[in-house]
Order: sequence, then C-alpha cells, then structure tokens
Amino acid sequence: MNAATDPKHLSTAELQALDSAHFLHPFTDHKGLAAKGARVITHADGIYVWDSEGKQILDAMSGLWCVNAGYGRRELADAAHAQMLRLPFYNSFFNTTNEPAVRLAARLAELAPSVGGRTFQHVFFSSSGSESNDTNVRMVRRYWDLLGQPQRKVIISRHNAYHGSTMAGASLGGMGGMHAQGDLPIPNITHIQQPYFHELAEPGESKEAFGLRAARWLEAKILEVGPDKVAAFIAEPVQGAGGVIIPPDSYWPEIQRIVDQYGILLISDEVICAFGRLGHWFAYEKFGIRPDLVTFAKAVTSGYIPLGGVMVGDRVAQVLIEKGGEFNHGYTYSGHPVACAVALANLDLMAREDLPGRVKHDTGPYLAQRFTELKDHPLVGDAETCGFVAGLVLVKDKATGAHFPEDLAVGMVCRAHCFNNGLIMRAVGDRMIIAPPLTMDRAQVDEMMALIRQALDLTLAELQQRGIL
Ligand code: PXG
Repeated sequence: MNAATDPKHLSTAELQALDSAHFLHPFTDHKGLAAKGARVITHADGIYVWDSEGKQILDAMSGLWCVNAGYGRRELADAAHAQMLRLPFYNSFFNTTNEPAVRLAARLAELAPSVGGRTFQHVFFSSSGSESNDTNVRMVRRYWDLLGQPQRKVIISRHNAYHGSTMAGASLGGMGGMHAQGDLPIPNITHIQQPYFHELAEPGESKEAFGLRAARWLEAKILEVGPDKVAAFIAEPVQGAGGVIIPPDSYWPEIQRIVDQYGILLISDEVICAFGRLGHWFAYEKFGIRPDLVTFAKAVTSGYIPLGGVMVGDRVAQVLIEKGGEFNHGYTYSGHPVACAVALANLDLMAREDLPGRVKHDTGPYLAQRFTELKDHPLVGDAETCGFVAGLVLVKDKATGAHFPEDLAVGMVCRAHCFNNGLIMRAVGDRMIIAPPLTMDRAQVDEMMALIRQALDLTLAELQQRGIL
C-alpha cells in the first residue's frame, strides 16, 4: 500500500512530500513551494483555522474572501448531508429542475434590491466566479445580437481588476501577469485605469475630483472604441484581489451617468462584495448603481461548497427570454441541488444573525475606527475600510509616501510575520488586506487589530535590522 491510499496517520512531512509530488496548486511557483513545503490546514472553527503542527491562526481573509458565516456552522453541513441523501445530483438541461435550485433562484430574486425601478427576477447558475463571468460574456453578446446590434462586442474592464482565471475571466481581469501567460486578453476586451487614488491622483487633487476624472476614463474609452461597438462595462464595486481599492464616492454615480448615456450594459462583479461583505446583501445597493448583470459566487454558500451565478436584470432577461430561443450555454452543475441547498441554509443563517446589518451598523464602523488608527504606524501610508474589507499601504517614507523598491517585496515580509504570529492577512504588492468573517464581534476585531499591529512592528524591526530603514 502506498502513502496515498494508506489510511494511517500522515505526518506533516509526509503530506508535504505527497503534496509537492502530485498537487499542482493554483497561482503557485511549484518548484518554490516544493522546496519549502505547503502549510497543511487541518480544521477550522469560528474565525480560526489550525495547521498540522497544531498552530491556531486567526483567519482575517475568510478563507479566500468567502467564509462570511465563519467556520464550523453545522447547519450548512446538515443541509448538504440531507440533500445528498434525497437528491445528490440532477441536471437542469433537458426541461428538468430541482427544488433547491428553484427555491434559491426565487430567494436571490427576493434579496436583490430593485434600484431605479429595475429588478432582478432571474438567475443563471454556475459553480464559480470565473464561470459566471464567462456566462456574462456569452449573455451580453447574445443580448446585443438579439437586438440586431451584433457589432456591439467590446467589453470594457479595468487594469488590476480580478474577474477569474478562465480564458474569459482572465481576459476581463486586468492582471498583466495573467495576460502574459496564454495570449490574453481574448479579442474585444479592453481596459481602462482603476480608480486608485493613492497611486493615480495628481498632486493636490481631491478624492472627489479624482473619482470623476477616473470615471471619465470610461467615457474616453467608449469614444475611442466607438459607442456603437461597446457592449458592456464590468467592474467590482470595490476591487478585492487588486488590493482592496475603494473608489472615491464620486466615482460610481459618474460611471452610471456614462453607461446610461451610451446605453451600454453594466456588470457589477460582486463575487467578493455581495452577501454582507460591504454591509448589504448586494453591493450595488450601497453605491446606488443600477447594474444589468451581477456576478456572484464565494459567500453565497460561505464557501462551504462551490456555487456561483449571475443575477440577470429585467433589461437583459426580457430580451433573452422573449426573443432568444435557445441560449447555447450552461454547465453540468448549473443549479446543483446540494450546492443550492447549502446556499439556502447559508442565506437563512445570515438573515437570522443579520450579518449584513451587523457589518453596516456595528462591526463595520468599529473596524473602520480601529483600522484607520493604524495610520499612526511608521510603515503605514494609508489605511481604509469599506464594510468588512480593509487595506493599508506599506510605505518607506510616511512624509512623502515613497514606496519601497519592488524587489524587496515588503508585503511578503509582513505577510510572513502575520502567519508566524497567528494571523492570516493577504499581501498584494505593498498593500496588506483583510476580509474577516462577518461573524466577528468587537472583541475579536480588537484581537485581530492587536495581531496586525504586532506584525507591522515585527516588519518594521526586520527592515531596520536589514538596514532598509
Ligand atoms: N470575480 C471576482 C471579483 C473575484 O474576486 C472571481 C471573479 C473568480 O471567482 P472563482 O470562484 O472562479 O475563483 C473572483 C475570485 C486573491 C484571490 O488572491 C481572489 C479570488 C480568487 C482567487 C484568489 O485575492 N477572487
């Protein structure tokens, strides 16, 4: 019997050896990982995970922005168990459906607020955010074909956006490193700059003025491409994987004006921002925007099982349904009964505990207060939050805002101190970001903040010791 099939306990070293022998991790330098060995996460409860060495770590990233309800929620496991016994799978291709998928679609339609008279009555299901954005590309182009405007193919996105890792998802995303591998973006996808005040504002420019200027990059791009060729604009309300880039208040209203003026579709990618993350069930409500399509995934099940989808607004649904005939698109697992049953249980739990409301009225404002206190730290250039996401930038010189040289990878230095000190915080370049479980109470926010400050102090001490500061 070999190690993979042997039921005996495997040591950390044995697991790491098997891991590097067989498991190609996502977004990973495989050779580099094999040299040091992966950290083995064994179990989790509440806001903590534990590794195979017994170390307890406060997970301030909710897994990967998804475990909004926290770990160890038995009712989600029970929902999966019961549904697996009743109906573990059936497809929804050939004029069939299943109860959890129907109930979830209706529930999501009820949860999605109407804005400006537009509602979301329909849902297209997938298993991930990437697949959902592939669906968006197909659906948007189908919409314009059906309206007799097939030349409207171009989708405008933003640099440093993250919309997934499939061919269409990575193309919509604005990550240079991803485009460089695999001949991307695919045709008819183009990008404008992100609304990142800290990096792109002119000296002396106010946040409000910058927000308007950044939104007008969309108008300039529409005019450059040709307004009759543009199909849609896609954006995250707050950029997550790009480093928690929170746009100025003036940004989204101006974007809405522009998409309205040119009649193009607006896609709000809420894979991170929905389901309470910003204090609302859906983030478009917070920003007062009227998207036509809303991408979701991750926290719809609090990450307990894969599920994603697209909320389809009236404008698109009407054309697709009334004029469409067959839409030649779908996935084996579109409307998977077990995933949908877990999502229903998760939405029930989130509603019962009012997690969006807690973030909006209590723990979100408290996190904002505590997190912005970090601005007094010698390494912190700026620190801001939006609901239960937060980001800070590490700077070499607080007075001038000068950055560290890129090759020092100070974000990684800080991330290592976090990990070793019992905290999971993510580094994106020199930005340190968090997206904690929404179940956190104020005392746990304090506990997390103490760990963050400690990690910053340790980073500062290391940089001083290495003669960098
Ligand atoms: N859109 C957005 C806004 C996302 O954040 C996706 C789409 C793709 O979802 P799937 O389920 O296909 O992964 C995401 C995913 C990171 C990180 O490093 C972020 C994501 C995924 C992996 C890593 O912050 N977001």
